[in-house]
Amino acid sequence: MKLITVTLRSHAATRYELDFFGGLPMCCTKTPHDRKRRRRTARNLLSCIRDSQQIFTQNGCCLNAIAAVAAALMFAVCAGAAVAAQPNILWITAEDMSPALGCYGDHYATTPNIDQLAAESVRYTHAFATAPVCSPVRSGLITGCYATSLGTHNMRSAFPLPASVRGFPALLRNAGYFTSNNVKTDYNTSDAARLINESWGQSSDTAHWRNRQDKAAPFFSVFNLMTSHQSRTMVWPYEKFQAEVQSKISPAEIHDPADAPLPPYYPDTPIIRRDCARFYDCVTVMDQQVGAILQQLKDDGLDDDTIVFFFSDHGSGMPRHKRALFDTGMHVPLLIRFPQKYQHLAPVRAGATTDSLVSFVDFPPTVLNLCRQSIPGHMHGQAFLGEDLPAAREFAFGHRDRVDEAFDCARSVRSKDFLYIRNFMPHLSYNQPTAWPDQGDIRGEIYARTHRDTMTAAQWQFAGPTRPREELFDCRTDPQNLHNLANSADHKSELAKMRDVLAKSVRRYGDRGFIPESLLQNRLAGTQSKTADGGHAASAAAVKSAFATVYELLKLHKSSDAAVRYWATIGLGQKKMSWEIIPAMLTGLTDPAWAVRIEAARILTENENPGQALPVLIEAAGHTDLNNVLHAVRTIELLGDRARPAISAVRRVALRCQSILPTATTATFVQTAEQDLAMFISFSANAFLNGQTNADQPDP
Ligand SMILES: [Ca+2]
Repeated sequence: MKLITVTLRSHAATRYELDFFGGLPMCCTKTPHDRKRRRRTARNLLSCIRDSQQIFTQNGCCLNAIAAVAAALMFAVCAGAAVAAQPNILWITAEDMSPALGCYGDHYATTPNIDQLAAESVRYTHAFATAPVCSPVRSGLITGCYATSLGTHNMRSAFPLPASVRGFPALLRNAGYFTSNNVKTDYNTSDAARLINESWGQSSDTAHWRNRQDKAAPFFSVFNLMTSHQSRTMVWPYEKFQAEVQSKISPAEIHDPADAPLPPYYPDTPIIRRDCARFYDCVTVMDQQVGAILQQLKDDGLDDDTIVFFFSDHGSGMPRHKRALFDTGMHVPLLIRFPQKYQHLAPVRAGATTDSLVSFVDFPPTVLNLCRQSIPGHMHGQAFLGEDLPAAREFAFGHRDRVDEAFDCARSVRSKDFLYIRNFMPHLSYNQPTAWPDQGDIRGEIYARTHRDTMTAAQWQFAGPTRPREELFDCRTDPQNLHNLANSADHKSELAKMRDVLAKSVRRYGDRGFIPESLLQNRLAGTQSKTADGGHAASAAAVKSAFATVYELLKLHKSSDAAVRYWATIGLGQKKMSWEIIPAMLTGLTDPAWAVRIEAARILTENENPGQALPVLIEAAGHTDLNNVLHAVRTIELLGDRARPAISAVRRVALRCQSILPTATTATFVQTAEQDLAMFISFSANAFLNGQTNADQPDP
């Protein structure tokens, strides 16, 4: 006798009907015969019961308890020992490191522990970050979404997330996993505390799988190793690096600067050689830490139950690597070790390589899939391991936006063979001055040698004052991305394809990076949804701006959308100044949006029309919204001597920021949004004032 039917609706709108008899589920209309699919069905049922909104009886009544019991029983009936087979997942994440490892063919590197891990792992040759800096990357790694879609693309910023976007480890916790994070979070959102609380059973510098109370529980544990971070490899005073890092390796392990493999984009000087060697010393110490964690896993007898990931969070923290969309900033090492019982999930045998293209945005869905959990529909990534995989990824996308006080907007598309970069602010250098990394001696060496006549083409590509609007590199023959093929007659079709892929990805993922932050914060204060909104017109204007005629840009300049006017202004600024453009710029000085006013003022000042423009920048520097202040003061800094009348205003800004900032502020310490902005404004204000003679005197 059938008592009742419960219908479960999965995320994919699949309906499962369970017939009950005497309180027991007797059949499931969707139960397949195939073992793999039975397990998947059972997983989906469990996923359904996590959301009580999705459980209905025939007559519409909610039957959470019965459904939960029923689904659990169905799970047992259908999937047998599936729960017991869930793997542990261990992520070991290095900071700021390109594949500078012996196992990736770097003969200068000393990395015996990671090389041994590689011999036991699948080695990925085409793994890419979603951004070349820490915070936006972590925003994507914890959510499975592109930071550009969430509004977490600038480093740092603190906009809220859509409520539907959760930290993916929370889904593992729901499935019985113990989760631990040691220790970096840096999720770049005002919802960081929520992400941490829902994701991690422990998140601290003592978090460890060893701390789980139920030793039989599966775990997902992250260890983030700071030793190869830019602070250690480049920014700290050399003596501090020697005391805190280099002292941990033997004299024989210290890298000889004379043998350092200098890339062609660095001048060959003793200090640059010394700092390249210093980077490799940091990597060797990090390698020791990886070895220690793997030894703990072995000592605990967990090797056979744990899938181990090793990767870095983006390219090396050296000039032209971190913060750049070249492969030097985006290509990362990735090793994944599968124990014997999970060898069937490995794409190739242990010790072999795969050229599968994978992106960080794929990591959350991949872990969920390995742990047999449903993948939320809002995630942008796709699983590349586990059962029932989609077609392989064809392109990996990257973004570069504001980092600290350095504004930028660039996007990249990487296929297996080609890298396409679109620089939406080509008037800015790859080597923008930035206060925090500029403490590194190597950056001072490059600045001191930045001369068109003495630098090689490779050095000038990075250090020169501007960038091409588009870049296309054949990474097979040009792995360092030195030869731009955007104007090559032989690559027109490849260029057209990549342009098209980029334009579609910007629209598909609702890229919010084209909306100035002062405007974005107001738009995000409105309704939130899982997909971006309001950015399509701005991104379309930005995509068009570099190739549009003056007439088309003047038309866009009259748009009712402030973000469109912003990109029309930037586009007009890249044209030869004319009697048609100057009136539009003057109109821009009174635009309702300060982002438009500031860009118009910049362009007029650069074109020797500072009279009405500089007062606008000075007024913006005193604005209540610190986003506008940062934009204005950074613009003043880059204008340098041309903005000298702004000295007093900038001095006032510096004092205002001092009142906001706590003492002993460093750029690696996570603060409030207001404090972060004040710190970055201080960087720019001080750089400008330090560059002006007699800046402490009254205005000229
Ligand atoms: Ca990093």
